Amino acid sequence: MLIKTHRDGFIHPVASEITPQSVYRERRDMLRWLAGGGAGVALAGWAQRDARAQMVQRPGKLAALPAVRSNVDGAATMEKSTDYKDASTYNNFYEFGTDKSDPARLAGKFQPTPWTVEVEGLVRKPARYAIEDLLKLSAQEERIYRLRCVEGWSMVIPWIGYSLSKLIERVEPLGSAKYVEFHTAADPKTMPGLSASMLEWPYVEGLRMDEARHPLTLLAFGMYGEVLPNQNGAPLRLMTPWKYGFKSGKSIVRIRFTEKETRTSWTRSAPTEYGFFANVNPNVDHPRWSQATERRIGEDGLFAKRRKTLMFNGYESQVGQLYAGMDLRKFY
Ligand SMILES: Nc1nc2c(c(=O)[nH]1)N[C@H]1C(S)=C(S)[C@@H](COP(=O)(O)O)O[C@H]1N2
Ligand SMILES: [Mo]
Repeated sequence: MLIKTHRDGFIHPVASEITPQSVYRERRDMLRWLAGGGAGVALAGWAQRDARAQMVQRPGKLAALPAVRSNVDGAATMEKSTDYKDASTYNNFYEFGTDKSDPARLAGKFQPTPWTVEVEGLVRKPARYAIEDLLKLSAQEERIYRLRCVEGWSMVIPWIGYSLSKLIERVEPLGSAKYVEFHTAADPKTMPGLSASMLEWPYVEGLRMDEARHPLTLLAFGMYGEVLPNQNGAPLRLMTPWKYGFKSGKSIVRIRFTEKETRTSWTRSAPTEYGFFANVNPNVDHPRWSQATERRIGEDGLFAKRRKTLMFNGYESQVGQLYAGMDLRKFY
């Protein structure tokens, strides 16, 4: 299949391998979820939590990517994962077109292998990594994160990868490195959307160093037990769950450490609409619409109602302190 190092079968730790700490955390997540009104299975007890976590089914379309369950704080949620079909057919990946269905339809020619990632700029050990080596750099973990798009919809996706901080430690950033840039692929032969000039290509995003080093910041190689489909950013993409989806660049080819704040594709094309930080914030409206609520993809039935968007997309207890003292209306 795509990458030869992948074995078949999706490994979850058995109950006896779960540490007391992660048991505590899951229990706490469960309590939060109950407090939030998730009543139905309440009486089934928290052992049910385990069963639910394992209900994520491998779609069986791409190579399996084995992973252990993450014990990073915030890496689990009681919310039901979005169906793979929705997560892989309702996408934003403008290099393949602006319609949500374009990436799944038009990303078939894109080649996620062979692939190399340049890590450069203000680091002691710049390096060029083959994707196979990056995959092995740290243990692959499963993390179920909410994704909130700035357009007002959200999903819950079981990602696979490891903290970007693992890679950052390897390359030893210099003291002068304050930001990290992510440059993504721009291949006119396989990406039909590049002919539209709505954004400057390649798509560039960036994080402040402390954000990039935060344990929740995930370098993602897979989802739903398998390597990423092209339309979701194969062979690797970023995932910062407390920020609007556009911060999480897909199909990354270059990671650069800089002193200056990144001039990102979105801040260049629409500086009054998209800020550098782009933290999910129900209290700060987009200039053209409210950010107070969201529609969960897959919940389109008669009784589906919009959900309230949470501060930092629900990750406030993990990341809030990164922004202590900052005016979040000014730094949106
Ligand atoms: N290279 C690239 N990365 C990108 C985008 C894009 O157009 N190009 N869209 C972003 C936006 S707006 C969102 S909401 C997420 C969507 O990720 P998903 O399709 O895997 O759900 O990817 C982000 N990463
Ligand atoms: Mo988005």
